[in-house]
Amino acid sequence: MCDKCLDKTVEALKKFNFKGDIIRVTPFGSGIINDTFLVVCNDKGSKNKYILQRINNSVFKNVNKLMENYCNVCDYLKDIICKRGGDIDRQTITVVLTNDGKSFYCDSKGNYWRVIKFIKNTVTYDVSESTGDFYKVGKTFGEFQNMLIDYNAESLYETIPNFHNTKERYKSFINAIERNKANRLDNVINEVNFIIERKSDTSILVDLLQRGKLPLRVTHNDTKISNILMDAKTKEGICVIDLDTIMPGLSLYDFGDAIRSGATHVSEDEKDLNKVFIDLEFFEAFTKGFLEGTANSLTEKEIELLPMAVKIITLEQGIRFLTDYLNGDVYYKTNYNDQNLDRTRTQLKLVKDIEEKLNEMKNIVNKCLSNNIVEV
Ligand code: GN1
Ligand code: MG
Repeated sequence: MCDKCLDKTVEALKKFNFKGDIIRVTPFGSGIINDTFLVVCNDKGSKNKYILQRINNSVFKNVNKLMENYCNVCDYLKDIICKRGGDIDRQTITVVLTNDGKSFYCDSKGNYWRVIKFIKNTVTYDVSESTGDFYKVGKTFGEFQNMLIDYNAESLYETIPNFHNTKERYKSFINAIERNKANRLDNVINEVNFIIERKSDTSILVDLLQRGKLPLRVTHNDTKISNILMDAKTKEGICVIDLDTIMPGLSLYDFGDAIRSGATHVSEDEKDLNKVFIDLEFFEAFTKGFLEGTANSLTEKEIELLPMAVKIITLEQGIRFLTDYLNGDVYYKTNYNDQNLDRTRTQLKLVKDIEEKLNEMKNIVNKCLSNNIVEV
């Protein structure tokens, strides 16, 4: 058995309604919050696959409420997809219940587990491979937002309060500097100053929301490219996954986070900063897809702020990684000592690059818009 594989006799595995006998449980995906495993079962010669997740309970404090959101949103999506003649088993997540009908299991050590069905013939990417694929990612995230446009935002529990409240993230960062808990402040003076110089950016979107200038929507809040399952053959976007942070939020953060993570060609902890930049062709492809997917539902103000939102969420992500570094790596999983610092540096390099490209990005948005209008 590999180091990180799970023993088949683990308590939680006995509690879910798997079809067949469990053959193996191997680590899966690239998430840095929950622990994710692929469970393969043998059912009279045919294989059934599942995704098992240990939900990070120090990040998600109320798993009961989180799973309530999760299941309600899945049911809602299934309903819409069904009405549109889509495939409910492929285009949205199916939760596998425990033997006593619950959506999660809390084991004797206080670990929380859930199981969903694995969707066959799909793949995920950590970085996008072509503009064509990234266009499809944009379209899928845009359509996802549109499917939830009438979902009652008030009914959603806030799984992580102030999740994309960049102003609050900045305050926690200042706090972390003051406490200097892990004694790492001396290593990161340049990074700290870079962020402090951009303090005013952290309030732009939050203030507009507060003043009613931007609409509060039901948003995904973690639109990394790896959170879309693509058809293995056609590379069509099939299903949006990782629904833990579905909450009322700003569409702009979803747009921005997808560009932050997908319009680059390297991973978040790349050490060679020369390789870290926003590829404007990828930006254009995603923007085109997102505008099509959201089908004229974005307001003028939202559209105007699309490029700026890319900068703000990237700055926020840099702030979050650096805060965790200063706190001693207590939030994100790390595999080596300075990983959160490497992650911080890629984000700040991206911020710099975006600042230089903001005008070009605005022109691209306008170009996509005028192309869209012609198509309508
Ligand atoms: C976390 O674990 P994962 O990859 O789904 C984080 C996101 C960050 C991302 C950065 C709940 O997501 O907000 O953007 O890492 N999720 C949470 O890689 O904090
Ligand atoms: Mg996530």
